[in-house]
Amino acid sequence: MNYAIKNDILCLLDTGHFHPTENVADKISSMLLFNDRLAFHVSRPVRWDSDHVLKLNDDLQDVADELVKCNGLDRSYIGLDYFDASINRVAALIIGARNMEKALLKALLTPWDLLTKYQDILDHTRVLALQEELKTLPWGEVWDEYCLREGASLESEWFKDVIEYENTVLKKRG
Ligand SMILES: [Mn+2]
Repeated sequence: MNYAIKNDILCLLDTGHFHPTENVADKISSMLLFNDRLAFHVSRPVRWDSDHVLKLNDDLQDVADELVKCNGLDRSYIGLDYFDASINRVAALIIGARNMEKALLKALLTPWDLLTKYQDILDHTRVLALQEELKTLPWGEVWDEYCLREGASLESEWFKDVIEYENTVLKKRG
């Protein structure tokens, strides 16, 4: 990271290649202070292996939250790439890309200004209460509406299209 900054090279954080106990999101706020832009290869680590399809888990949400609350979205490049050959390739792309977008949507729906206000007056009780309240808000409704407006399939719909594509196109390449 220091070499990249010193030589004006775009630093890329590959979330699949850190120590299993490291939180990659923790690095974002400080790196945005010293880098004009940041690049990410967002994938899911499994032990010491990388590049598994993203799940909508805490690790992914932490990255999205940091990018949004630090106003870093316009200065960041997010790349997705999955090498897990044990599952359908089209489904892998869909699941991973949609989970990245879901995490960003959840981050964009979070009232960071309110959380910041409570934090700044040291009202940690309200911060905790609001953080927990946010978990049960119906963000899935917003996601469904977003999919409808973008002409994308709803969660319950896309899988059958993938299976049909597998049967009518992919298997013929056999
Ligand atoms: Mn990688």
